[in-house]
Amino acid sequence: MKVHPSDLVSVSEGVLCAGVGLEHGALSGIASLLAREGAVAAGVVRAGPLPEWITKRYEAWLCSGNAKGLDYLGRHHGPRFDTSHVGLLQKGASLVLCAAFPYADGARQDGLWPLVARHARGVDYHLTVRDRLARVSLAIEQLVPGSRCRVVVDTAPLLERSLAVACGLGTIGRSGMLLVPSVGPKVVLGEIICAEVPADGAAQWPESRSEDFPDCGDCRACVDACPLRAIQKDGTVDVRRCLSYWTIEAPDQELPIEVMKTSQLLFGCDVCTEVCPKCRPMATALEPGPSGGLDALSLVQLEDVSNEELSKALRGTALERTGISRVRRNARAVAHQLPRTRL
Ligand code: B12
Ligand code: SF4
Ligand code: SF4
Repeated sequence: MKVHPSDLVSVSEGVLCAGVGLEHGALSGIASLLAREGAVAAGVVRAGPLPEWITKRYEAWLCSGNAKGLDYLGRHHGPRFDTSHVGLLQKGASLVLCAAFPYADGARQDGLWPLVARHARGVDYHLTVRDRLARVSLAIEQLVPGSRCRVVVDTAPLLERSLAVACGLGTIGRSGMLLVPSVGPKVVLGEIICAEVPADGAAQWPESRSEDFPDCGDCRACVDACPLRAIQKDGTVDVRRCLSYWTIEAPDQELPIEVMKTSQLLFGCDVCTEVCPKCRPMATALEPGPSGGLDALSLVQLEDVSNEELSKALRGTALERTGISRVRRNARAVAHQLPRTRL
């Protein structure tokens, strides 16, 4: 589904909020609050089963072994494939609001931060986005008496990119990333699952994929730049070749040699987003904020610092979940490639 100029809603703060349903339905007025909280795009879709073409696409990806090591992606298909699913999410959900928050471009150049993927620098974005959406969800509960909301950022069994497209936030690019018009791929997503909120004005799920990568044109920059060729023809990613997987999620074992030779970061990989010509720096990007003790460390010091100190340095950052032994492992891979003078 494409976003049309008429869906673009300029709000008082001058931030663009592309999406569906935030102007006309029960949630009109919420768009400007979201923009104040730093969202660049937001919209709503009716809760309920996802169309079969999306769930089939997901299952085909999973069954082909693309998600090796990410066992959690094979669990909890109930809420993933039907957002009104009773139980794990919000009981009796009627509506899902999805919002995109841009992250800062060159933020945090101190200490080890330049070796961390941009979306993960400073305070853990899960916490930042959660706080922002929690304030919005409180406003929704006040606006719609009897409603209940639950905020979700990344960690729940939801297909967040699909929800974002259905909500009119943008399109899926060849890299698999959500591309927000005038912003590009450098956004993180968060949702508010709402119960007892009328779904008038909300988007319906599109009946088909209709077009592949509608905003990419002939560009293939991400596919060509991906160090281990993880991006597949259909725009999905083979995690077995993805540096982001190896540095964030892979178990503690040593990294494969080809990863050792290519991984530039302690956490994540920015290559497919950095090369994307759709990227635009955003004034309202999430502020990384002061956090953790990575500011004062170098790669060499990382070798000597105690587990306790490192664990303290990671606290409150997105690297905390990856943990000290994997961060040390990733540091060995990065050091493997850097000249001694840059360590
Ligand atoms: C598992 C995971 C990973 C894995 C696998 C990535 C992948 N591409 O599947 C790994 C660890 C490799 C990874 C890496 C990254 N991730 Co990640 N990841 C996730 C997670 C938890 C699940 C994704 C998933 O289900 N993948 C399976 C595939 C098949 O599903 P999918 O990518 O959602 O694709 C669906 C849509 O494309 C849809 N679709 C395709 N065309 C169309 C058309 C229409 C009209 C519609 C409606 C739908 C649709 O079909 C697919 C499903 O059937 C999500 C959070 C979430 N709960 O969704 C974050 C998430 C996708 N990751 C995110 C980020 C930021 C990243 C990294 C940039 C981090 C980094 N710098 O290292 C990289 C980018 C790599 C890449 N090119 O995708 C963001 C993406 C934001 C964005 N702009 O898209 C998310 C949404 C987290 C968040 N809350 O912000 N990630
Ligand atoms: S995150 Fe890096 S390794 Fe993964 S698909 Fe993008 S460019 Fe390739
Ligand atoms: S780099 Fe090019 S092909 Fe890849 S997502 Fe961006 S515009 Fe599309």
